[in-house]
Amino acid sequence: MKIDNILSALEAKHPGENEFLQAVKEVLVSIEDVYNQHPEFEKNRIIERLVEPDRIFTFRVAWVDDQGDIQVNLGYRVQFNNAIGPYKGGLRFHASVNLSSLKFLGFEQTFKNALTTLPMGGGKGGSDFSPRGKSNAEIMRFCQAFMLELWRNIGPDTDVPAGDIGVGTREIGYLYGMYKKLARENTGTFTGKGLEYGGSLVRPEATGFGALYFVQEMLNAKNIDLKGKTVAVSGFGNVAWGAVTKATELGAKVVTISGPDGYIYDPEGISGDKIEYMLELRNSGDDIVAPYAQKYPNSVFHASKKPWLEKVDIALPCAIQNELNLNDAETLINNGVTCVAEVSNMGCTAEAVDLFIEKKILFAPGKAVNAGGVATSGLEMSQNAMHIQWSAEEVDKKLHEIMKNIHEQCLKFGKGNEQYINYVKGANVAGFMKVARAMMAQGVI
Ligand code: 2IT
Repeated sequence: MKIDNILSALEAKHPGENEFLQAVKEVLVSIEDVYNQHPEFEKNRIIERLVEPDRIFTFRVAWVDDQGDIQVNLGYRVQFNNAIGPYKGGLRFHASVNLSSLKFLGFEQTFKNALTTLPMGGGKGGSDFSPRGKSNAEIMRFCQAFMLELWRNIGPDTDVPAGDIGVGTREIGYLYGMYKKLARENTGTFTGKGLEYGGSLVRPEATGFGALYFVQEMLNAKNIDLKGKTVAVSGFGNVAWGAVTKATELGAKVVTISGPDGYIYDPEGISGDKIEYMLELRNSGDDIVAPYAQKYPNSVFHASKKPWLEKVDIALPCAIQNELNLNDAETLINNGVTCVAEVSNMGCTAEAVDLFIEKKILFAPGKAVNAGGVATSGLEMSQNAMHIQWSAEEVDKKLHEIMKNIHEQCLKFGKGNEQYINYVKGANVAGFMKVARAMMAQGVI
């Protein structure tokens, strides 16, 4: 495999898709050795086939806002790869959404889903619609208009969307409601549903809980105790909320959260009713964290800054791709950080990741750390197919086992001759091998 040739061909075909190219490059660099040990992969053009999505749907979403004006957004669904199961992955509603970001997310999702041990392929979708400041009625009308177009292309055994940034239980409710009306069936098709209509217990918490189970495994492998450690979290949405909840429960002290407006430093730790308050902040629809400092005066709001300036033991980016750059990585390392785990997808820039690995910082990539979210979606699919509901304990136990298994897979492929565990390599090789073998078995399609 000639990585540079593959990347330049891809760039020529898809100019300007920087996030997608970044995600592909990271995987190619990780798998190069293994790939070259398998000439059958090269012969079957596995990589050339893997870097092009199976198909992409792009559509116009026209809807009427509360003023009676017509709004036009773009909608997408990238069905990336279904070698190991139906396309599975979230929908993101955010102003930054474009084809590059959804292709990178769908590509990552393919390997992440392979790591979960469950039979799910990779997909991703969404819209450049920004929920910020929109009324409930506007959100509903947008979701309905989005679904009028997408419903034909999804189904319980073909493509199962879920939430992501800007798409939570409320949006899934509106999307699924319209889907059911059009498709005239009640077979799941979405995950992240409300508990009353087929949702799974623990799904809302799953990404953050799973991430902390994974971090615990990383620390255990180095005989480090999570108890008493200080943690910087970015973001304040569903994923950050789950991470803060579990980190606190396990005895760590979370001292930051952040929003597009800046970050909060709370030296007393974000615990108890402060965690509940995060939900209130999110539900306000304003997309800001500044009010936290008014409510809890011992905390400080730093406008337009990121939490990586604080001296902490553990950093957990939980917001969006490339939110932690080289400067941030240098600051964290200079301040003595022990562990950095991406909870957001591709939360760190390529340069930041390279530095963490060069400096032998305990670092793990999003596709391993945050896989608990989609894994629990897989468990929701199983419950829907069996027409039953598992208890919270049962789901949490399965989630915990899955995260331990993902950690094992990372160790298997990420442990070189030295003591340092390269989780980026481990996750990419483990995920890739499963997808590649499934593709080989199913011929040229
Ligand atoms: O990035 C992700 O893994 C998600 N947004 C969750 C996807 C899912 O299908 O639960």
